[in-house]
Amino acid sequence: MSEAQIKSLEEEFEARIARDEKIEPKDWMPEKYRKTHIRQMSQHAHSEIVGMLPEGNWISRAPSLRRKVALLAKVQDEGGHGLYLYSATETLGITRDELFEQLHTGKAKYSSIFNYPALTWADIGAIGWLVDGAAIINQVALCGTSFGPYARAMVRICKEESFHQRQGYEITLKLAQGTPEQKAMAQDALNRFWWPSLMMFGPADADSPNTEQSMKWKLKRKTNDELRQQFIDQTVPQAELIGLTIPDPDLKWNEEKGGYDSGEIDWDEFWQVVKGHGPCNKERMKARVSAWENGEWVRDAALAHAEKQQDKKLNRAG
Ligand code: FAQ
Repeated sequence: MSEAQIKSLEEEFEARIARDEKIEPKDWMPEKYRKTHIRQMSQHAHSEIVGMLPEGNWISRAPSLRRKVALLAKVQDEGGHGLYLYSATETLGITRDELFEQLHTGKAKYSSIFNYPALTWADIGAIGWLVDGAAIINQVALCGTSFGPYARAMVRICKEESFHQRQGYEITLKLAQGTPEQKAMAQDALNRFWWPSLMMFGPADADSPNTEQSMKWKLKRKTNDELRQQFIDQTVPQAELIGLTIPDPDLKWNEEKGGYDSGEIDWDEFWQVVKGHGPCNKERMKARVSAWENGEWVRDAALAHAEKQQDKKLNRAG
């Protein structure tokens, strides 16, 4: 293709983005647009799958049958979101095996939040309330993203995430209204999960290398800091309503901006966790790699069965 042809395709592509048209897998797109979508969408998929681990650990220890059923359904939903997002990413011309390889070799990231442990039952409340709460704020914005399969996946996923957020908030509410020990457990979970939840939105805008281009391509519809502010403004009144305290002494309502001012995030901690040195990075990766290796015979059997069925079909047709 000549340079002039590429330039004209690029101009048409930018015009489509400006008109808020969805870009579909078979449409022409700049190579960088394709690559950055593979990066973000696959990391999002990996987060859903790795995100099953901290909560999955509590299914057998949920305090009642009702809590067990709800948690089981939630963790299954997260697995479904991961598979849905892997399929959407595959439409950009990368295979699932390649995506897993990137995760298992540490080339692809997943959300920092899942490298923190779920130590008590109250943490399951905090994860639903805060982690799914943060995920929804990010994903509602992504429903308007420019790549069609990603935008459609987000619409469906957001519906399920809002159930997750409510079940987490309800667990926390019940503990906050319980005995002094239960309330202390809920407060302790909030203390440990508050700052890592704020980190889920990524580095501050000034330190985010991908935001500018992703905003131009309408991959991102809001910046990291805008979404983080939205999360703080939404969550502080929820904590107050159930008598819990946000662990930030600098948190203060700012009438002029119509939002809260808050303390500084520990960015050293954030980057340490992103670079593989968080409390559970090694444990999470070990669990994923061993699930992959132990599942090899299942994948081989499924493939052999599919081939056998295909042969039978061909024999019948012949
Ligand atoms: N953790 O330039 P930016 C869920 C990386 S929800 C780890 O700002 P970008 C549901 C970033 O990848 C959680 N790494 O990057 C659930 C980049 O590195 P790279 C998942 C992070 O992409 C709930 C570098 O830092 N949600 O799983 C993090 O423009 C409960 C520079 O950053 C999504 O993935 C981080 N927190 O913005 C499941 C949402 N932040 O790739 C189970 C979709 C940044 O260049 C239980 N993703 N990095 O090597 C996004 O919206 C964006 O990718 C951001 C980051 C906002 C996460």
